[in-house]
Amino acid sequence: MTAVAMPILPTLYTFRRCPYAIRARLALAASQTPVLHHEVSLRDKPAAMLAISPKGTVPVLHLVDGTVLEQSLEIMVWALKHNDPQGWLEGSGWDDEARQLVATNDGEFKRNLDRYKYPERFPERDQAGHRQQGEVFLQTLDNHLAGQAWLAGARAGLVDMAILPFVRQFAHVDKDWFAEAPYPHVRSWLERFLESELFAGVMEKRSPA
Ligand SMILES: N[C@@H](CCC(=O)N[C@@H](CS)C(=O)NCC(=O)O)C(=O)O
Repeated sequence: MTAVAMPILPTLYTFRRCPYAIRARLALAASQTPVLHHEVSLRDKPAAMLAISPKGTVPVLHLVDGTVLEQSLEIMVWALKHNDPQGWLEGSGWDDEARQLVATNDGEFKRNLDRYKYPERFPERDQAGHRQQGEVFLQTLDNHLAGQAWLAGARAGLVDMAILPFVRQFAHVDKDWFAEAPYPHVRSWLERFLESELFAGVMEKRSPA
């Protein structure tokens, strides 16, 4: 009889700098869900990943029972439903308003972020013009954060962790501009996140599997 090796942990196909993968790793870490990390090259995606998720984006979480979660938000909610010691799903952490904010992040803001990051691919506007479009969302976030430390309130919630990796990318396109930009609450919210152990933990370098 041939023994078939059964996976003992879920496998996370991930890419270190991808904001969608970062948000998934944040929730997996906060929920203390052990997974095998498979760092992929987006130029050479592993056949095992494409076999279970032909759309070819990361993150993908392959559960031990064969279930495949192939959307970052799905992975976050799945992990936190099992264990949510910091209460990320509670109250304003993942209510209707939070979902709406994340939808705007993943839609309009992500589109503007891509244009701001790669202006040569979107010549209909110059880079500052693309940035201005993205600033609409920064202003919305700044208004939310004016009276509270996190979008979810006094404590962080899923809504914060789903959006922060994208704002980090936006801030990094031109750090000097961001340092002076009129979004002080967004700036301190992002700094608090970047200095957290949680963020440092999920950004640890892993060699490609
Ligand atoms: N809706 C997906 C989007 C994931 C996504 O677009 N990931 C990017 C990397 S940041 C990707 O894998 N792109 C495929 C590629 O670059 O080939 C999710 O939320 O997980």
